[in-house]
Parts: sequence; C-alpha cells; structure tokens
Amino acid sequence: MRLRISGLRTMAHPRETLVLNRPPCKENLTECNVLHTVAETMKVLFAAAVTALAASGCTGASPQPGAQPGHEPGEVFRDCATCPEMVVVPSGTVLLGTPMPQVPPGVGRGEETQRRAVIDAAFAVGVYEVTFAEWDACVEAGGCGGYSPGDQGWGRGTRPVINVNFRDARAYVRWLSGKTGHEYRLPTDAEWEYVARAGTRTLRFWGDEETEQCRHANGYDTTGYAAKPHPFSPPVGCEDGYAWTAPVGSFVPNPFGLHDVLGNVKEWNNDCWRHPVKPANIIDLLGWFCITGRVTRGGHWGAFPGTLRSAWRGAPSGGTRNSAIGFRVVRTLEPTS
Ligand SMILES: [Ca+2]
Repeated sequence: MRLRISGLRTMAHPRETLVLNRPPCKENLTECNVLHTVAETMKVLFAAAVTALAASGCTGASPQPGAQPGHEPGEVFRDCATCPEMVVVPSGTVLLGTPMPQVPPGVGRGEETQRRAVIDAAFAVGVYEVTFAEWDACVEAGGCGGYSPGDQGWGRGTRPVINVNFRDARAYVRWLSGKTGHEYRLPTDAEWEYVARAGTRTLRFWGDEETEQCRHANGYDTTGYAAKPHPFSPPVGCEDGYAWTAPVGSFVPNPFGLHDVLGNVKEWNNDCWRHPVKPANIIDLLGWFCITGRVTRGGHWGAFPGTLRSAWRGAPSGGTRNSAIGFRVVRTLEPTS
C-alpha cells in the first residue's frame, strides 16, 4: 500500500512523487522484491555501460563538447567546453531515509521517517561537484554576479567551488541554462538521494561500514585530524590523504558513476528543509526565504563520519557561505521526438 502525503509535494520536482513507506518494507515483500530487482538490474546495466564507455575511451574528461544526450542511462556528455560533465540517469524509484536504529544519535533530522520517491523521467546529473574552474568560467563570461569566492588557500582548478551560498548556486545554474539553452538547476531533495544511492539501500553507496570510507570519500580522516584535531569528534579510522577539499574525482564513484556524492563538500539542494511528517512547521516564502534552512547533502571534508551517509541532510541558512558547502547540478532532458 502506498500513502501519498500531500504536504510533501512542495519538496518534489513536478516529475517526482513522494510517498510514505507504509507498511514497513518487510511486510510488503512483493513490492520490495520488485524494487530490489530494479535496483540490481540498474547496477548491472550501469556497470556494463561504464565498462563499455571506458573501453571506448569516452569516460573521464573527454566527452565531446556539444554532444546531445540520447537519454540513454549512462551516457556521458558536456554541453560546452567549460560546462560540467554530465551523466544520464534513468527514471526509477528510491526509498528515502534510514531506519531509526541505524541513524546515529543527533543527526537524523527526520530521515528516520522513510518514504518512497518516484522519479518518472530520466535526467542528467553532474559527474562531479561544480569546480572552481567551472565557476570562474561563469564569472569570466559575465555571469554569477561577478562573485569570485575565496579558496581558503587550498587551490582552485579542479577543486570543488566553496564559499558559495544557495543564491550563488542558483545564479550559476541560471547562467548555465542561458549559455546552453537547456534547463540546468539544483537537484531536489529526492533527486539528490536517488542519484547518491544509485540503486543501493545501504547507509552509504559502498555499504554500511565507515571503515571503507577512505577509498570512496574525502571525510574527516586521520589526515584531517592531524591538520586540525577536534577534541570531541574522532576521525574515521583510516587515511584518505586530504585534510581539506580534494580535487573532484579523487575517489571511487558510485554505481551511477558519480564522484564525491559523499564527502568533499556538502551540496546545496533546491528544497527548503522540512520534516517529512510535520510540514506545518515550515515557513517557505516564495521559495526563497526558508526559516528552516535549505537542504544540504552528503557531508564534507571535515564532517563527522555519521553524516557521510546517503540519507543525511543538513539545513543551513540559504545565505551561508563557508568552506564546507558547494553544489552539483542536474539537467532536465527534453523529450525526444
Ligand atoms: Ca579527508
């Protein structure tokens, strides 16, 4: 049985539907088995697509500028030489959130209420977080309000852009849309978790264990602890080699081919944060001024390991600019004729 919650609709893009997961999945084995099969099939298809693209030399930094997507899942393209590299992800269904016993204390923020989202159309998502080079191209072209964010002395180029707030990120996607003629935007809360999970149902796309983090994500590791010891938050017990941000693509991608969905920098979503079952607590004026904050996802280079999970979400003020938050773009795919 699916129960539609009308209060969730403002968090969803028109092409997605959010539903609560009632009864619990373990009591609805037929539906769960179907979802599991879809997820496993997706992973197999993507693995085959990535392997084929790698064999043809079409992955990495060499997609053809101006290539038009054929809406085939796994296709990698870039709309211009300085535009973000994108990958097409299929339509599908995702179970958002984390069962309460698995949520680390103090970091749930409503994720314990699991709900299902239906993404009913394929779309494209950035393979990487938006980089300083891509941001600087926007500024050089007269976009992004002429704002040049600081890099903390860590370097620009292929490092993820930081010190950008929600409105800065929105300015970038507006510029990118105007430049390319395609609809670029920030992901919705549901779209983000859909692409971060990439068919997986574990806490992280690589599994449940924190100990595997250092192969897959730049978080608060022993390198970060050596550079900036935190008296109350121990690092994850491994070494990823980066105390601050890392160049994008330095870690193993998820099954959709996305790098750094967990760690490196938190990523702005387009939604105001709202509790899944307490929408009355939210004041969202014209989609810009969110009393409860804008959703950020994925954890960051200095974050407690419990926040580097697919379901974790933060809710800073949309005006926040700091060294822990960047963003990733998505692109709507026009229907093929
Ligand atoms: Ca690190």
